[in-house]
Amino acid sequence: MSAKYYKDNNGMIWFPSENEEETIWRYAGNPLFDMPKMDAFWHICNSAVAMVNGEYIGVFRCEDKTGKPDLFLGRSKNGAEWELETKEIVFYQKDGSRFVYPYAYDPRLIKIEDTYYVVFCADIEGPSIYIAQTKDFKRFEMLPTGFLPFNRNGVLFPEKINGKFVMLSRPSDAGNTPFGNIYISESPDLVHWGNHKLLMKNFYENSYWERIKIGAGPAPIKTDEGWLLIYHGVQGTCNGLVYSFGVALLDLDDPSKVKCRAKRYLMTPEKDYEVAGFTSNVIFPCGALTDEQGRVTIYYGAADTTMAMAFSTVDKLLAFVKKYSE
Ligand code: M1P
Repeated sequence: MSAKYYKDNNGMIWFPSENEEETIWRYAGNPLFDMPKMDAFWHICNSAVAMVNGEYIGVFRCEDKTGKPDLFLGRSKNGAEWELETKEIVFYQKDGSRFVYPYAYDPRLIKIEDTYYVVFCADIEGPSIYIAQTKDFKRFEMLPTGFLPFNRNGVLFPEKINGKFVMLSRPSDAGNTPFGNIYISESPDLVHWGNHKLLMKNFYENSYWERIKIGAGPAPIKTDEGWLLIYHGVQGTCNGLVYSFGVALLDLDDPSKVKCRAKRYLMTPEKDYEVAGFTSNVIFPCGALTDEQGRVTIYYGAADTTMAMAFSTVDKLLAFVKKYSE
């Protein structure tokens, strides 16, 4: 498979696999950014992407050469080659003032009805989840803060369920967090959150690949059989932490019910750009695109250094989660 293979049309970037047996396969053009050649940024990772009127728009976690993470807008015609703005996104509060934080990271980008939501972690008095909304990617307005510190890995479902907004999050601590489970919460207005429930615990049925902690990835993908949730799971080794992807299937009408969950990882760091970098052995999914044909393109951070893409299909992910939950 050649990185030049994609067709630049209105369709979503996606390549078939040369091996029909594979559930998930990587883009041959990975990594998406050649960091040593970039002047403005040291690292670009853990970022989320949407298709907006035939154009790709992303909210990128970038670190400039001071090492400070912040969120930057990027645009692409084909989903692979990105132009990033050199000034960070400005988030405005309701009173017109700028929302100020020491640093921000790990955005998810979710369209619900006609609005795009950026759900991100900002470290103010410890990490917590914040939500901004935009309709035009020019002005980003903060919603009142609905979550307490310490919490990370927040992501909204892409539609209201039973009339409520639904959020996944991962309560944590102020540091590198040696624990972590995924919770589900609901809200009538994206401000007042409640009905918090534990959705998934780490170390599911002796799954050592997610022994330490887990955290939700991109917005769950709606299928006829339920919501596909791609998440990250972390294992501790003598050589440090290893971040892999997992997949679970949540009930369509009541996503607080887990229908099945694969015991084995879906993807784990294997490529040079995943096993070596600022934080080695990390793959961290924050964005996923799907189309009407059920193709899936996952955007993930690699080694806290650069971005990469992997491809799959809804059918393959469903088959995998069902097969390996038994
Ligand atoms: O270094 C790996 C990741 O560590 C944290 O993720 P989590 O809180 O889920 O363990 C985050 O700092 C994340 O940005 C980083 O990629």
